[in-house]
Amino acid sequence: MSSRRAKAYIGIGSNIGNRQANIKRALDLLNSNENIEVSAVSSLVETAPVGYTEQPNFINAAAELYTNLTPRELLNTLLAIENQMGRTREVRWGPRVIDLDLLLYNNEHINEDGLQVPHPRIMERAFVLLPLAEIAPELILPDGRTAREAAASIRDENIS
Ligand code: GSY
Repeated sequence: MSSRRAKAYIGIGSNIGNRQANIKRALDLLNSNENIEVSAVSSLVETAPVGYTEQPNFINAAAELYTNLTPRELLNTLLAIENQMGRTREVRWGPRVIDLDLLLYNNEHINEDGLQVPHPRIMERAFVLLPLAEIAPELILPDGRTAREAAASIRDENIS
């Protein structure tokens, strides 16, 4: 990649097939794009499904990227990788081979058709916040807290 333009964070999930291998393949496909450099990847953690619970456990992770792509181009690249890996969308919240969510793109706020940044549910999902806090603990989130603070409070909520 010629110049490092933007820093973005993505959430990654899989709950069909070899979940770890699916996540590794998605990361390889991202890295093989000449406009993307994957600069950090969290641990891969097993999580119980949130929302529609009648589906297998997920493996979730988060990654930090440097990219020359615009937010829309990055989103389209994530969707293309999901499609390439065989993601289908019969059930909206149902099981998926791979899920790549654009969480943050620099400090930008975007509210367009199909593109919302920061991701609207970033603050309420432990399966997003905990991996994010692992790779970027000092990152400032939409409510002004650091990822470390937000992850600690959601961890407490889930325990109490
Ligand atoms: O939005 C991501 C897909 N998803 C997940 C997920 O990735 N992990 C967990 N634990 N539950 C989920 N429910 C949905 S939908």
